[in-house]
Amino acid sequence: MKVIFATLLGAALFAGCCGRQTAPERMEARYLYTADYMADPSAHVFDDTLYVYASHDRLSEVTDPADGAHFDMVDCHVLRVADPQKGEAEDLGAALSLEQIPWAAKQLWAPDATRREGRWYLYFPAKDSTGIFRIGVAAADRPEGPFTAQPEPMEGAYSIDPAVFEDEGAYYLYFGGLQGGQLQRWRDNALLEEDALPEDDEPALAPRVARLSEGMLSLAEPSRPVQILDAAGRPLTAGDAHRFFEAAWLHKHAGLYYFVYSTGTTHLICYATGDSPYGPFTFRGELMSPVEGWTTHPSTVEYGGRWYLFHHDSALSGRSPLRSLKAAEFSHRDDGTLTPVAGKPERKETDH
Ligand code: FUB
Repeated sequence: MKVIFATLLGAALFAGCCGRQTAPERMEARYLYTADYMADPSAHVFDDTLYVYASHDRLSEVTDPADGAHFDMVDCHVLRVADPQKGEAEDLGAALSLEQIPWAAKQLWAPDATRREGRWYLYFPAKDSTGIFRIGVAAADRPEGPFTAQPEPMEGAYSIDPAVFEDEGAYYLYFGGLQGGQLQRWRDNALLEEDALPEDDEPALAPRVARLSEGMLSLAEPSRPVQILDAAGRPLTAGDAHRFFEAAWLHKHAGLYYFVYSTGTTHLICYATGDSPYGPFTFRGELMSPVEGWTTHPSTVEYGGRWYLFHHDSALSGRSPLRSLKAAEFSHRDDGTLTPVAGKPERKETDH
């Protein structure tokens, strides 16, 4: 009896004094790189090195927030993250500049990148000379570039926030964003004369997904809507605070596909799960509460055995178009839900 008691006591004392070794503390959100303003992080691990592809915010003479015109970026950057736990990241410079994209006129927004057979591909949105957001692709021999853009935007891809996801050798491109991102200008892959938004009680506009061709420079099929359903199997409505707005992202964990996205006007990062990269996805919850600044934009990645949510906020500048990169840790629960990350609980509507 004494032996059993002593063993239990010893185990309890060990867990008490050495608890961090058995159950490591989760890292809260911390800044990654504060020497410059960057946003919209897309995180990827290539050969055990963690890279982030990001929008490069700048002070522009364009200050009008209508249609997001004040997000007037002219290049996007690559960072190498030595240790997200310590917020150690190095800016590797511009991956691509607006002037290097033959078809693009302005607003080089949120990029994403992937690797296939020793080549890296950067997907990015920009407005063409007619003011319509298109998605372009650029290729490089190294993760940090320099990337060379294709002469024309990708046929059949439009709006903003491209995100590429690899699954069992196939690559999928997700895209779309409301309001300034112009998703409401498209129906069934055709450009409309004017915006067409659903009523609040109608199904919300859906992001799009298409498989990429083997060459990675074009879509292999017409894009289709990514359905986000409630627990009863009905599409989330346009008036739902959890409906998709922009910044699609996909990851896979324990055989389940997680579609992560921003709700824009309600400033949340939410997630939905499904059994296929095409969806449908069932809404599961909020991954992050609102941060300071209007926009919020996620990516997720596993690195060093831990899962991270990369995002941005505007707390350091106090201005929405000047954002700073952050990372926070989260984990997957056994029931498929994610542990939530705290944004800025006291966020005010005046945080623009
Ligand atoms: O950075 C410009 C836009 O702001 C992005 O495309 C959106 O996702 C939002 O973060």
